[in-house]
This record gives sequence, structure tokens and C-alpha cells, in this order.
Amino acid sequence: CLDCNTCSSDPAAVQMLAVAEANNIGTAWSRHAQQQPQCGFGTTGLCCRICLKGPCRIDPFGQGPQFGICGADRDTIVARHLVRMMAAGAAAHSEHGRHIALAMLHLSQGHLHDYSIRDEEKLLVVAKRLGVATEGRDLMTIVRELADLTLHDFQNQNYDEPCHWLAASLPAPRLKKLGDLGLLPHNIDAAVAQSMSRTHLGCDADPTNLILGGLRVALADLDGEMLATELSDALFGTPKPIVTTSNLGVIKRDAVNVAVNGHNPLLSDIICDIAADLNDEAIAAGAKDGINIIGICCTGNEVMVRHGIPLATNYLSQELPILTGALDAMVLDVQCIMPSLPRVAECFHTKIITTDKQNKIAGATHMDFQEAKASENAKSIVRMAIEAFKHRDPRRIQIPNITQQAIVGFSTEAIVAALATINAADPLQPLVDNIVNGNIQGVVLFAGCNNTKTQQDSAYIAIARSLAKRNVLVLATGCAAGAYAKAGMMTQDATRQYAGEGLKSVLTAIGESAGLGGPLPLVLHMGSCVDNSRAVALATALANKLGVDISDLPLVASAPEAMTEKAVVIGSWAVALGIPTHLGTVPPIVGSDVVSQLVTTTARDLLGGYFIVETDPELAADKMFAAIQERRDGLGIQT
Ligand code: NFS
Ligand code: SF4
Repeated sequence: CLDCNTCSSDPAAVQMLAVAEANNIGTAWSRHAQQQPQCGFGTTGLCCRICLKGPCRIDPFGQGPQFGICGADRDTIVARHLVRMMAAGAAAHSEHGRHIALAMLHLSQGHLHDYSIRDEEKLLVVAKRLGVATEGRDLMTIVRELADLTLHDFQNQNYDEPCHWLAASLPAPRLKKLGDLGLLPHNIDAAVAQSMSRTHLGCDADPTNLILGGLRVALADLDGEMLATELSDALFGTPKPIVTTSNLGVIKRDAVNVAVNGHNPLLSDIICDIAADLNDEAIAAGAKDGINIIGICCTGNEVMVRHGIPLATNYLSQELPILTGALDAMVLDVQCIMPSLPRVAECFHTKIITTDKQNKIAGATHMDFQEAKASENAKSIVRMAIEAFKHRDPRRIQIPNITQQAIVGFSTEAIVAALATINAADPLQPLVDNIVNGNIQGVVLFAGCNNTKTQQDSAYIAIARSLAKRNVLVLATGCAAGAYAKAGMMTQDATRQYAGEGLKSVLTAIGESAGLGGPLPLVLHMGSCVDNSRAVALATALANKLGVDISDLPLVASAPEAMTEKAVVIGSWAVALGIPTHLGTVPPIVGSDVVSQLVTTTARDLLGGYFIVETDPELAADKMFAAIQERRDGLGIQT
């Protein structure tokens, strides 16, 4: 067997992998090993399965076939598949967004009794931004209009009218540039459908046109992410700094442990509420510490940044909490959920519960979750966990004694509020001053997943340390944020230990003036993957303040362990917004020089943003730092 340390840099994961090995339980890592060697055609993007004449394969070395049976060449094949990945990513995020928007609509119609507008201030701010009149109007009328306007972004048939959320959120020069290139989507659903349609056999075969179409669906994805984040904040609260814990040690021996895994706060937020109500039932069942909700993946991030719920782990190690023998239920909603979970749980007492009609797994228990009966459904789910608790085998319990503190909840509003304690009249000015004087060289946003192609979390940690030492401010979302939380990089100690002098002085000044009694954490946790839109809001605020475009800012993005189609589409809109974007996983496009060129050089000429593909963490950090320096030069602020 492999040395478990090569699989993950997370010590708790390594400990549980040894348990998996000893008990002969398959995990993502053992299955990864069984998949080797992975197919070279698929890896380079040169396999086409779009029609039943296929699969067709292009010989990368030019010896064998250069065209598929229909005549498609390598560039068409690579571009079509890349666009389909973007469309799938956009569909996933936007479906999540639609779900939230519909909940808002149903709330305004009086159909939902277990939800409310918990952050009225946020609701009014976004309503105003989108052009909904708010003065002297009834709250639910505003909610109704905002929901209608949001759903219009899924329904509008006027091709020339861009999606509302994008139009109301991006800086004017970027909107103009994207509009001139025909990249502003008019309708999220249409953009997804058109991407599928143009990539059908015998349609768009021009790689440039295909990639431009891909960027249009990528911007539709951003629209879906923005509306998901902002409406979720209105419904569940806008994150504020909160101290919590992370890693597998958050599982408690004497509690009913319920993990929420997936993405949608409509379910996980209610589970948190209900858990408090059913605490006595858990105690009566013998769990003296009551109910302990813990998070996995992005729904874990949602409840972590809003309510301080501890995060057990990120994507790749989601099977491992079951192996502790103390996880009583894992409640699943949508996306990034391993279909292996019921198989792993078979060896334990853990109840695996799916909740979404469109996302079931054979072997799991399905409990249809409906927003109209949210509390009732959530109660049944938590009671299943309490029941499962009674069937634990105490001899099999082994919980790694590993936790890290994590200070999380840095929404754009929270960052601005912290800055406002330094300059209430103009909160962004201190940030700008420190970027100009070089204390902060630039900003990096870490996003994206885990991937078995790299040692779990290690590239995140290495690149962030390297950039922080060079005074780059570090933001994170999604499984990137999970990696940093587990590694203790969302602490004040991490700032003291890893930040360069300039960055440390700024984080300390802000943290102290904001009443944190020390510096801000080294890595600012902005939320889940849809909350990458928060980083766009921050970049937009900075660009507007400076009167420049996003492509002028010393801002880079990085997905060292990109894995999902969602990560592909996020990276693509980051490039469309003008952001140099690092990928630590080689995307399946290297079989086409034309497509590789398009997403690097051509994108840079047209949009200012481009992909940097680099698997070596140190080199990646160097390249991102160089991109930051280039932007500083462009702004004339080199120090
Ligand atoms: Ni983002 Fe979140 Fe994680 Fe990747 Fe999956 S959980 S939405 S896709 S794997 S970061
Ligand atoms: Fe082959 Fe063309 Fe069909 Fe793709 S679309 S499988 S290249 S015939």
C-alpha cells in the first residue's frame, strides 16, 4: 500500500486512512490508485464521445488519425468538451441559485413558514442595487419583486438585455468590454442550453467561437453565483467574523454527530435550528453532549461562516468521518457528494440520508426535503440520527484528536466593516493606501476543490505561505477554505508566523481596531464556492474606488486542486473578468495548441485575464507574484 502521508497533508485524514487500510475499506485514494494509468486521450482532451459513431480519438503525436469520423479536428474536439464542462458547472451553480430564488418567491407568497428574512439590511441593499424601489414599502413586496427580477435572469428572451445581477454588480468598464465582445449572457438557462446545442455533433466547429461561447456561459455562472450568495445572505444572514474549529476532532464521542454535506443552505441552515430544539431528545437517548452538527464541503462552509458550525473536512476526505465510528448521520443535498458514502457506511452504523429528488444514491435513505415542510422534514432527519446513535459500536470509535481553531466569516461586508473601524468615512481607503505603499502587494483568491492528483491540501498551504510571506493578502472559499481551516491557517498565530512584515502590520492594525484583540487571520474565509462572488464584489468595490477595471488590479486567483466542472467554469469567468488565474491541475485541453493558446495568450489580449497552468506550488506562487507585480507596474505603484 501507499504511505498515507503521500495522500494527504491533513494529519487527521492520514490517521483515518490507516483505519481504512486496516479494515479494507475503499476510499477515493485507493480508487485513484486502481484507476492508474489514466487514459492519455482523455487526459489531453483528445477523446470525443459526443455522438454514437464515437468514441473517436486523435493521435496527439500526429502519426495516427487527426480527425474524428465526422471530420472534427483536435481543436474542435477539445473546445467542445471544455464548453460542455463550463455549461455543466454553470448549470450546477445556477440550479442552486434558482432553488434559493424560488424559496424567496415562495416566502413572499406566504407559502414558507420556516424561513424569514434574517438580514433585512442586506435585502434592502441588494434590492436597491437591482433597481427595486424600497422606500416605504412592505418587506414582502420587496422580496417578491427581487425574486421576480432574479427569476427574470432565467427567463428573459431578449438577447440584448444582459442578466440583471451581472449588470448591477460589475464595474462599468468591464461590462462595456464584455458587452462589446458579446459575452454578456441574457438568460442563465439559455446560456446553458445554447452551450449544449452549439456543441452537438455538426454545430459550432470553430474553436475561437466555441471558447467565446464558453465565456458567455461562464458569466451566466457568475450571475447564478451572485444571486445565490446575496439572496442566501438575506435569508440566513450575512457572515461576520466568528471563531470556530475545524478538522475531524470536531466529532464528539458523547454527542449525536450529524454531518451536513453538499451545498444548499436551505437544508443545512434549518438542520442547525432544529438540532437545538431536539437536543433534549439526544440527551435522553444517552448522548450527554446533545446534538453536534458538523460541516463537510460547501454546505459546511455556508453554516460555518454564518453560524460558526465546525467544519469536519473538505471534499476529498468526506468518507473519513464515517470511519471514526462516531458519525451518526450524514445529510446530503446536492453536488460534490461521493456516491461511495453508503458503501463506506455499510461497515458502520452511520445513516446516509439523501434529501433532493434529483440527487439520490442507491443504498442511502431518501427523505424528500421540501421547503414548505422544512422544520418537520429536518426534525425527521435529526431523529434518524438520534436513532442511529443508539446502534453505535463503542469498540469501533476512534476519533482523531486533531482540531484547529478557525476565525471565519469574512464576507465583503465584514471586511469593509473591519476597515471602517480605521476609516469610517471611506473604509476602502486604508486598503488602497496599503496596496499603494506596498505593505500589501496584492490579493490572491484561493478557490476550488481537492483532487487525488495532488497530495490533499498541500499545494494550497505551500502557495499561500509563499505569497503571504511576500505580503499578498489571502482570501479563500470552498474546499480551499476547508484546507486552510484544517491546517490552522485561519488563526491569528498563522498571521504572526507566516505573514510578511507589511501584511502582518496591516492585518494587526485592522484586527485590533476591529476589536479582535490581535491580527486578522492569515487567510480570510469568504464562504462556499458560490461565494466566490463575494471576492468579485470586493474587487469591484476596489476597481470602482480607483476608477479602473478589475483587470488593472493586483489580484490573482488560484485553484491548486481544481477538480469539478464548477471549478472549470469559475476559473473561466475569473479570466473573463480580467484576473490571472492559476490552475494546479492540468485541464484536458493540452491536446490542442489552439485552445491552449486561446485561454492564455488570446484571452489576455482580449480580456486581460488568462490561465496560468502550473503544477509546482513554488513556481505557481512565483508566477502569481509576477502577475501581481505586472499589475502594480501598470498602476504605477511599484515599491
Ligand atoms: Ni466548489 Fe463546493 Fe469543494 Fe470543489 Fe465541490 S465542495 S462548490 S466544487 S469540491 S470546492
Ligand atoms: Fe467522433 Fe465526431 Fe462523433 Fe465526436 S462527434 S464521436 S469526433 S464522429
